[in-house]
Formats: sequence, structure tokens, C-alpha cells
Amino acid sequence: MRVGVGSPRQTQISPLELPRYGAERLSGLRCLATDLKHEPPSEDSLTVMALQRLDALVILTLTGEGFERRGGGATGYVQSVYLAHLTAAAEAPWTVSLPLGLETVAQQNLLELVETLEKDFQRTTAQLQMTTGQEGVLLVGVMTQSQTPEQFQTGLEELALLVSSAGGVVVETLQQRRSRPHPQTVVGQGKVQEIALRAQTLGVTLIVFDRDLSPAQVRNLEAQIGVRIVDRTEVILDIFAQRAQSRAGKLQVELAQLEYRLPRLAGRGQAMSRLGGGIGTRGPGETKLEVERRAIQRRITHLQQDVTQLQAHRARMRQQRHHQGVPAIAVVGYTNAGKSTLLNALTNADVYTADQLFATLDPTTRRLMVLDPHTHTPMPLLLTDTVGFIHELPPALVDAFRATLEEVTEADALLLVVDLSHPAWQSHIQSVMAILKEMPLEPGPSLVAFNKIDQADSGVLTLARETFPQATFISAQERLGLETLRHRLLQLVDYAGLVLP
Ligand SMILES: Nc1nc2c(ncn2[C@@H]2O[C@H](COP(=O)(O)OP(=O)(O)OP(=O)(O)O)[C@@H](O)[C@H]2O)c(=O)[nH]1
Ligand SMILES: [Mg+2]
Repeated sequence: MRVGVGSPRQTQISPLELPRYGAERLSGLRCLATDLKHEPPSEDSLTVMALQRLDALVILTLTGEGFERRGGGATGYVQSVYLAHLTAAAEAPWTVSLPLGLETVAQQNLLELVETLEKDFQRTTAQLQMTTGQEGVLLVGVMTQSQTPEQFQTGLEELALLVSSAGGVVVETLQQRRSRPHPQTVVGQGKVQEIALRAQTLGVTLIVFDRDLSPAQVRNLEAQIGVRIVDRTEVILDIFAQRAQSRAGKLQVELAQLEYRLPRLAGRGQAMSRLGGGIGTRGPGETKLEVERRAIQRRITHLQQDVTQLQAHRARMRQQRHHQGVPAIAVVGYTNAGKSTLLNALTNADVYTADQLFATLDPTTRRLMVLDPHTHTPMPLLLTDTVGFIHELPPALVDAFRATLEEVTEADALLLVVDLSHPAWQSHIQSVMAILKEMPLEPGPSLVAFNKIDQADSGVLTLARETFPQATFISAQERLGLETLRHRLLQLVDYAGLVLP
């Protein structure tokens, strides 16, 4: 296919030009190189073999009359041959033969070798991806000066959960410490090579970075690594796209995706279609993304109007409820805190709960009757469960989900659910507070409920009691502390002040 002058590295083919990585791992290309040194291929050449997924790399070492002295000539002959190829073994990504004679190599059945290798690769990939349809993912974390090591690690663990909530399997995590992200490639050149090599060796089909990437960074990385690259926001948007059930949910997700992707469209189409589907490609669909920007802009305007209508509709519903004099409490909190489990436990609602991030997207409101301890009459309250929050909630999502988030801020009071069994519970509270502060409306009075106390250790319980003396402690799953919670909710809305005259 190609004849080049230079080392295998200098003459390598860019990953984007290689046959697409599909059912077969190897690219179907073999590289035949000559060398004057009588040595096995260098680490550098072997790395290039892995990056290009070559069937084999064959090095012919040459020798001849005065060959070396005159710096090359016509009368060289092959002294020995090294045959290198990739392996599926965990210990080493490749093997290199002992020096062989030209005759032996010429008789080698390379097609048979490739077939065996492909079978090996398939076996390891199958072990890796327990369920079909899950994609193998490599995580990349870049630790900058603005983070403590703990924050960085927590962020990476959360990203791994996001990936598995999106249906991916994290196969490995690579990290780099930098004073600031590299403007072109986020990580340094050496790290790009390492990522590319690991990605090819492990056979992952997606690489997820722990920060937002610029369109140029994505393009540069994909061109050098040859595997689809997405950022944290894309993973969150993908989960939302998979979870959206209702018309309103789908509408808001589409808006968020288009708003996030519009400025990132330039030049992405080609690379995206070459590198296949999966996390970060669901939702509005690839063809739609390739339509002219102006068409997308029109679609965004249209969706914005729909969301505004939805906002108005929900406002009317709230108004009606308000007229009935039933106080409304919104259940808020970090994603996976147990909000839906709590709503189900308190009201026999049937909201989907799962150990996944963003299990709930659409708001559900249920009536809860609480016995007034003084008058002994049952009093109604409205509880609304809705979408969970996350650290650095993408701005496109906040804007698109304004109709849903308003359900939260327009409530008469807030019940803030915190997963006390989570090591980062304190920073979860901070993130939720930060998001609430950004809301256009000042949220009403709030009550903190520490959930999952069945899983929290006693030191943490003591600390939470000291820091939040007003809080209440529950286990939604084990139905602990719910009676106290009911009464605290009643006190919270200052019931007397809200009944009709
Ligand atoms: N051990 C324990 N697990 C709980 C408790 N409450 C909820 N869980 C579990 O925590 C996970 C998340 O619960 P959900 O109710 O889906 O959480 P959520 O806050 O609605 O989460 P999103 O809708 O995804 O934002 C589920 O696996 C629940 O079974 C609890 O009190 N104790
Ligand atoms: Mg939920």
C-alpha cells in the first residue's frame, strides 16, 4: 500500500486513516521494515505497531560488502529477520521472535496467525464486557492545581459511576498531574501515546475525560488515538437521553444536547462516523448533528419555545395546587441519595429507583397525609421527587431543565436528602447548595434528612449530628425515622399559615 523512507514511527499511518475498528481488532496491514542494526525492533517501533493495530511488524536486518561503511548501497542482503505481532495476553502487549532466516518467515502462514489472534482478542474482550452491548471504556483524569488529591479521586470515582450508569464498563483509569490542561491535547504528548497504546491493547472503544473538552482537543485526541473521545458532560447527557421517558423529558434532553453540541460541531462529523456509536452518540442522532448549523439553531429556538410552554403549564398546575391550600415540598439532593426511595416509602408511589446516577428525570408529585399531633386530624402535604443534582451540573442541562428545576424552587419548602453512607456526603451538600443558589428564585425553608443511616458508620453519624443539629436521620429503605420525618415536614411548612381561610 505504501512505501516510506524513515523509521516505522516516521512512516506510520494516522489512526483515522486505518480501517475502522469493528468486529476485528487488527487493521489488516503489515509493516515490512529494513534496518542496518542487527537488533530486534525497538520499543518505539513496537508501540507504533500497537497504535496502528498491525497484523505484524517484520524487520529485515541487512548486511553486505562495505554496506555500513559506505552508508548504504545496492549489494546488501538479508541477514536475519524479526517477526513481531500483538498478543491478547495480559502480561505483554506484543511478542518478538528470535532472529529467523528469511526462508522461515516467508513460509510463515500469517493469515492463520491473524485468525488465531483475532479469536484471542475476542475472548478477552468478551471477558471484559460482561453483558453484550456494554462498551469498554478507558477513563482519563487530569489533576490540576485547583483540586486536592481527594477531590480529584472522588471526581474520578463519580465519573466511573456515570460511565456505568450510561452502560459502559470502565476497564482502566489513567491519570496525569499537570499545572494546567494542555491547550491542544489536555494531557502531554507522552501521555497521549500511553493512552493510545493502552486503548489499543485493551480494545476499548471509548475514552472518557474527566473534564470538558474543546472541539479542537477532541479532534486532536481522536486523530492521534483513533478511538472516540468524550467528556464528562457528554456522558451525563447520554444518561439523560437514555432515561428520558416522557415527552417533556425527551424535549429537555434534546435541547440540552443540541445546545452543548452546536458550538462543538465543526469538523466532528467525519471522525464521529468513523469511530462508531455508543456513549455520547445517542439522542438527537448523528445525521441530525450533521445538518447545517442553521437548521440546528432553528430546532433549538423551537425547543426553547416548547420548554417555555412546559414551564407555563407547570406553573399553572402549581397555581391550582396552591389554591387548594396544600403546601408543596420538593425532595432535592445529590443523585442517588435515595429521594425516590423515600417518596415511595412515604407515599406508596411507584417511582423507579436504582443504584444508578440519574435514575429519575421526570418530576412525580404525591400526596402525603400527616397526623397533626395537636388536633389529631390528618393534614395533606404534597411531595415532589425530581431529577438529582451533581457536582458541576452542565449549564446546558440546567437551562434545558428549567421547567423541571422550577418544580423544586417554586415549592413552599425543600427536603434535602443526603446519602450519609457516601464518603463525599459533605461535598454533595455543598454542590446541592451551590446549584440551589444559582436558581432564579430563593428556595423556601428547608429540612436536611440524612439517609442510608443503616449503612453510615457511627463516627460519620456523630459528625453529621454536630454539624447539622437541626437535621433528621432516616433510612428510606429500612423505613427508619420516617415517623419523625413526617412531623418535621409538617412543622416545616408551618401548616397553619397555609390553610385557606
Ligand atoms: N442502604 C440503603 N440504601 C438505600 C436507602 N435509600 C435508598 N437506597 C438505595 O440507594 C439507591 C438510590 O436510590 P434512589 O431512590 O433511586 O435515589 P435517587 O435520589 O432517587 O437517585 P436519582 O433519581 O438517580 O437521582 C438505590 O439502590 C436504593 O435502593 C437507604 O436508606 N439505605
Ligand atoms: Mg430518583
